[in-house]
Amino acid sequence: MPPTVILGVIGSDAHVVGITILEQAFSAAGFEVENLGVQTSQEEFAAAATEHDADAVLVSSLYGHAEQDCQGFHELLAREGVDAVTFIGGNLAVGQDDFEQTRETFRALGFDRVFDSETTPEEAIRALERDLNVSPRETETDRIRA
Ligand code: B12
Repeated sequence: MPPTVILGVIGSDAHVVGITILEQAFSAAGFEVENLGVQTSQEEFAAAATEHDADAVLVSSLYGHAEQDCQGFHELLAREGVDAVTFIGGNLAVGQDDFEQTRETFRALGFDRVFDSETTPEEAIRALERDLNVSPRETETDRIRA
């Protein structure tokens, strides 16, 4: 079974291009991707993670309100019994002058990794492969060779 990734844009944010690219990249890398799309609530992330027994929850936010949108998110995931790696990425703060400060803020909210808007899909994929200790691409290659 390939690892399952839940992906979505949190809150009232409607920026769709980034997660569309991430969906395609993670799928091509061998992950099972459930893309919840834009304007996804915390409850929708938690429900999808439970339904699909997710290995990872990837949250995107571009419009500058990520900190408010993510308050209490990890507490909700814990209440729902979701045991998944969590990443967040995009334009996470207004301005993003000091990304280290932004990273600290989102780490304190419970995210395992925090990415800025310069992150390539490949970087995110490698990070998740490391965190889950998997490499779906190798599995696929091995399968083809076998
Ligand atoms: C296109 C765009 C729009 C379009 C969106 C169309 C659509 N349906 O997608 C429209 C015109 C609708 C729009 C609206 C708004 N926008 Co706009 N928009 C942009 C713009 C120009 C490009 C975004 C984009 O598509 N980038 C291309 C994709 C490929 O890159 P990306 O989204 O950054 O995603 C990559 C990375 O960030 C990363 N990534 C993203 N998410 C995640 C998650 C994880 C887990 C990981 C690992 C990586 C990752 O990987 C992605 C792929 O490489 C940006 C400026 C910019 N240059 O980024 C502003 C921008 C994001 N918008 C902005 C704003 C303010 C708004 C509005 C609030 C404006 C307004 N006052 O109405 C509204 C918000 C509406 C809403 N409810 O969401 C600001 C946000 C400011 C901030 N955060 O400080 C920006 C940065 C412009 C600016 N410089 O001010 N916007």
